[in-house]
Amino acid sequence: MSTPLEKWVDESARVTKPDQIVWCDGSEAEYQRMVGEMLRAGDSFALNETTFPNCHLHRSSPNDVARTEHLTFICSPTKDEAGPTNNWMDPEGAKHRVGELLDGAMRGRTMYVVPYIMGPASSPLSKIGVEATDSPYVVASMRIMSRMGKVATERLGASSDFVPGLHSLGDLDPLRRYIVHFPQEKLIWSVGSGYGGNALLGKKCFALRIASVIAREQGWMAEHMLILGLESPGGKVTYMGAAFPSACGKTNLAMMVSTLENQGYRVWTVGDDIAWMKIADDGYLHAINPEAGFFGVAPGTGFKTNPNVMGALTKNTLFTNTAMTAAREPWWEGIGDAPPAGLINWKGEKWAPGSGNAAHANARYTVPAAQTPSLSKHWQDPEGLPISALIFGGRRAHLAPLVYESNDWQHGVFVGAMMASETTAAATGAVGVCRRDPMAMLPFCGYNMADYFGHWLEMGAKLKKPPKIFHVNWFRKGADGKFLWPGYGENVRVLKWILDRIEGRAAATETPIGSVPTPSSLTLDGLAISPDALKQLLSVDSGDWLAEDQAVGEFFAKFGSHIPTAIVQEQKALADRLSRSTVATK
Ligand code: OXD
Ligand code: MN
Repeated sequence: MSTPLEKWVDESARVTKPDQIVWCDGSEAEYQRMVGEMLRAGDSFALNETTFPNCHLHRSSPNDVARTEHLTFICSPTKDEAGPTNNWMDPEGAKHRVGELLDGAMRGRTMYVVPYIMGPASSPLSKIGVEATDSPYVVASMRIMSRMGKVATERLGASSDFVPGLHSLGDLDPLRRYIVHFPQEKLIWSVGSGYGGNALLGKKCFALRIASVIAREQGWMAEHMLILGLESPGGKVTYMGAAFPSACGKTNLAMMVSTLENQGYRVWTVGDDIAWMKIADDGYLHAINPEAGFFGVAPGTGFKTNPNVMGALTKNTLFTNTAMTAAREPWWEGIGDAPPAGLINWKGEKWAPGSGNAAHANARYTVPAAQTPSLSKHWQDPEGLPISALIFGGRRAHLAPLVYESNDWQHGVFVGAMMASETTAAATGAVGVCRRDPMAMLPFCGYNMADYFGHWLEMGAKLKKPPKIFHVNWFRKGADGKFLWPGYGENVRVLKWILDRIEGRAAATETPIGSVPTPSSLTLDGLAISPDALKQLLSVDSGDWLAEDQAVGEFFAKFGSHIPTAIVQEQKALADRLSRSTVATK
């Protein structure tokens, strides 16, 4: 008798018709075999064995360099269930259309069956997925990003409790590229892309889109959040989750080298991209990081901005679409030194000054979490870590202050629901356009986003010790177009204010949008920031916020009757508070 997994693999092989099927065990020898395949294919290169041992550079197809949100679909029975912010295909139509592309897609290729666990191997919060793929790069990446192979096969046994994901590179033509999710069946199909979030199905497809659906059914939360621990003098560690859109600095924040370390404040990394959270017996929301590695954006990462990750990237790391120096070392813009002579760009061409960026703007590193010096010793605690603060944020050149605190859980959910951010290179499309991105989940929520707001409200009602909810903005600019806040390691000053608020120590000014620090409540010693810059950073312009709130109202209206009344009330209450304060300050 075959197991549910064997049956699914048989069915998938009948459709895709691979020459052979290889079941992955997750061993180092297998990783090396995958690397061997990648090197033979000619799209990957071994890096300097002395300075970057066991590191490799992979060059993706130039038309396959980022997540493709316009080709990503939620295939729920009705469009209404997917909601107005998701692309929708009816499940039968999707099976037909994508099934045609998968038909025979693995002819002449090997199908690798990759069982994996999202979450610590022994955690009750963890879940199992299985990806069948024809890409050795995907297999190698999955080994870094998840607990993959034997450990997962053993945990699964003969159970049917796994999320299957079928992936084929197809012909890599964007016209024949689809990433489709079947939330009812908890099934993922992806064809035509070998890149990151489109192809490593454990990450965005399972741990966010499908998991958000499962989490709603089962009463927990799957969020696009980093998890960090802030150690304070005396050694107590307070855990926080933070949701920022892709490429807005989650990895850098989670791995920050605190500039207040000499005062006893230190940041410990638990996760940099995804948090699964459930209500524990102590009444707190407990979070695990479902991933085992970091798939971070390379450009802009350097010894100044993220020394912890730079220290981690010198061994066992898979680089994608970075440039390569003559010494076969990876290089990208923002790494800290000028482009060296003999640089080869991400497409494999000789780079010359004036010929554009050498690394792709969305070039990545894939590195085992265990190599990060700032990793919390509790990062794999099976019961997860108690979360005391949730932080929302995005890139807003104007409008949002450096930090503010919401009034309560319901208001905090509204603050998350009204989030907006300027777009980045993590997804294809225009960069720098301001778009609404509630809870940083716009591309990742597997069902109607308004029902997702409802789920947040329900979770809050059940939480005895709800985390306080904050909003931050590191990206506010002055009239000269320059950032007002230095960011990176200095962001610990904001985390400290958040901690002080949790512990009832820091002062704040109540504003219509929430509580903003008084200038003296922020620890600013040793930081050269002018009083005027600080004033701008903490200012709340009622007129600008009224316009924002109106835009938010229009955004909410798209969801029709799905939008929870409490959220609409919050939006109207904000408008009232703002109008009153506009009148008051006139
Ligand atoms: C990511 C993303 O890769 O959000 O984490 O795009
Ligand atoms: Mn992400």
